Amino acid sequence: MKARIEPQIERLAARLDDAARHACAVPQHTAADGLTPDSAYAVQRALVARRLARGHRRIGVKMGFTSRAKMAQMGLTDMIWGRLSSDMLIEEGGTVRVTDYVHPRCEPELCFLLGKPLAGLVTPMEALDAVEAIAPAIELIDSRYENFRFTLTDVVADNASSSGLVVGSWHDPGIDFSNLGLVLTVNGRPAEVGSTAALLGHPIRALVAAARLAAAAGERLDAGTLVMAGSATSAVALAPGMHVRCEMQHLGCVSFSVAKDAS
Ligand code: OOG
Ligand code: MG
Repeated sequence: MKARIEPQIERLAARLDDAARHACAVPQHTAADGLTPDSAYAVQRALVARRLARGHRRIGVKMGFTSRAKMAQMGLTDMIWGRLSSDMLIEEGGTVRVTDYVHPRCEPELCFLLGKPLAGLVTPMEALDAVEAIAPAIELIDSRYENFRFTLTDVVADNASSSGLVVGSWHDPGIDFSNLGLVLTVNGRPAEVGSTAALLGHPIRALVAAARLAAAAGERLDAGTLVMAGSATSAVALAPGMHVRCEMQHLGCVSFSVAKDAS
């Protein structure tokens, strides 16, 4: 049985990995692909293993659909997680090119840096105790599926649409970050406005969920891991020439630009 399933997992992982590398969309999976939630995570793991085999490092995990705004935008209601690798890091203030992606979007997020490992079922207090620092961040997402449309298993297999992250400066997690106002501006104009409270009522719950979901996949979150808590607002499509900035109450700003020249 296993011998029959694994080549299929590898085939789907290679297809999504190639789609990301060549910035070329692929159709959604069909019933014939037979993806279950477990096999979708197996595809994701195989997809990320290909990146690691190319010499990139595992740097953390991301949560998806931790806010109503994101669930409503994408029409899905289950929380998901994905794996982050070093090639996804975008320098703060750096520049990206739309042509490196299929149809990239960006969204404001809170990023955790763990100072201690977290494994399995933990309380919010235990999760908070493991946090070394928090930072304002922007996630770049890019579905490898045509028209940015997918089912839950599709998006899990596609590593939760993760493409990049820009992380701002680190702050003491001792401040109350349960309800920090945030604004995502594009060329100086507010595009999305929200609060960290949109993340499951308190963003620490996204970290609790990340530890639980990682443990379900047999993994623990080690010290040094980055955890992106999920977007508090809808995502915004990138276009050439954009300057995107996220300002978070008490935590300052993080920004990046999109090259003017689309080529
Ligand atoms: C899926 C990823 C969701 C978030 O922050 O909720 C996500 C997508 O929207 O393509 O990153
Ligand atoms: Mg996100």
